[in-house]
Amino acid sequence: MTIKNRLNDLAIFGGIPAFQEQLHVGRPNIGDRERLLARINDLLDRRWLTNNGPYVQEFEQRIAELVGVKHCIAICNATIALEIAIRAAGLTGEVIVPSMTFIATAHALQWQEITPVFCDIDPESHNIDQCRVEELITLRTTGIIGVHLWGRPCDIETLTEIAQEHNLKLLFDAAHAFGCSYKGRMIGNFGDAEVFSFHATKFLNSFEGGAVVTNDDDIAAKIRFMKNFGFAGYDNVVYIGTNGKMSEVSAVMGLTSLESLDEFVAINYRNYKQYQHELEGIPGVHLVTYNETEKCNYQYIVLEIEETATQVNRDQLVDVLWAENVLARRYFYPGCHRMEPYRSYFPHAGLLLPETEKVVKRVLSLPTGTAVRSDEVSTICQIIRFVVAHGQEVRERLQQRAVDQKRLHC
Ligand code: T4K
Repeated sequence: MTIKNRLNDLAIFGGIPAFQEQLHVGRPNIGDRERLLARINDLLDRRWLTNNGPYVQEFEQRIAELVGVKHCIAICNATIALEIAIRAAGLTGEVIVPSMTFIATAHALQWQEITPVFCDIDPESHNIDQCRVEELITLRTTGIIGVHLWGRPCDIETLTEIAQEHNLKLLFDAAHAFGCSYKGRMIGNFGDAEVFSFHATKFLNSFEGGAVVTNDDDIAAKIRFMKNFGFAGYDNVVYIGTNGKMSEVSAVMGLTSLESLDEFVAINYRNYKQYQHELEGIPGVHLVTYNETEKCNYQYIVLEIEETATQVNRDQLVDVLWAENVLARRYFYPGCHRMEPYRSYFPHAGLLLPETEKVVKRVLSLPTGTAVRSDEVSTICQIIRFVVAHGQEVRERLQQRAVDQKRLHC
């Protein structure tokens, strides 16, 4: 790892990259390899690979216990889990969602020809602004989907009150929030149902995977049918269904990861505190913080870049970091409303989403998790500190570089 003393030391200006190998946001956490391989051998010996196998059932039971929820239905990924939960909850017409989320939240609705109505976010929490929900309710509205972004819970209490008052269904996209709590109760217990993601990049992974968790017996029963083509037994289909089944190999990865959960949290927390400490005092660089009195997975290290103070903007900082082999990500730029098909359907949606429009231009996610060492965190922080300390010069040189590159291509 090379230290930056002069502007020319930055890789973007011709210096040697700080890291020889790329550092990713979302490098998977991997539990005990031996146990994983033993379980894979076992499932191969049993020749039971999918279709509600014993490992899937055990995984569901373990998740339900951990969350303290009545039902957990494992699904092949969170996008399909959202689609199934939406259908099982009976959503139609219009559903209110934030735009600052992964595109899957909106697509899970639109895929079923339900219109996502984008609600602005609270600039502090980055979550759906509960105060802006009611004004979006129309005769066609059937539900609200809150997203616990970065694992930080929405204002669940207020959203629950609004849903009850207007007779709306309330779902949560809890893709980021496995292992997190709200007012002392685990995420997974709220609304009509919540959806976790166990994708490779998530805190707990099952390669690909997800789950719907709910305390509602009817919804749970429907979801069990729906994820298995609607089958209620051999030769008997009772609902329209799809194939949302989790495979045994995913379940064993999930189960094995569950056994290392405390270690994953401890490492994420250590990285978070180190970033907090080593980024402290850099003007215009604000780390998104977690409420440490609640349970939290600390899976996302998110910065907000205030350009007036840093001189370089978020995108310029991302370019500098990529050149150093730090693959920072702009989650969730530019917001669902600026991606297709929503951009074409609602070309002026941005006018109603002023906070979303601001925040998506300011945020970036940095590498964390078990694959990142603390000396690497230090180097990332040093690069950011160096860039901001020379913000104006870096900006000018990047602007000049952009002009030169344009000329070269003409
Ligand atoms: N709702 C929300 C709020 C979500 O954030 C997501 C998913 C969903 C719903 C849907 O959940 P799933 O249907 O996926 O279960 C990634 C993930 O693919 C996606 O699951 C996740 N959110 C999203 C935030 O991030 P991309 O398009 O950024 O993936 P990609 O391929 O660029 O990978 C991200 C980084 O991780 C890269 O730097 C590479 C690294 N990586 C990735 C994989 C797969 C690894 O190092 N190893 C790996 O195995 O979406």
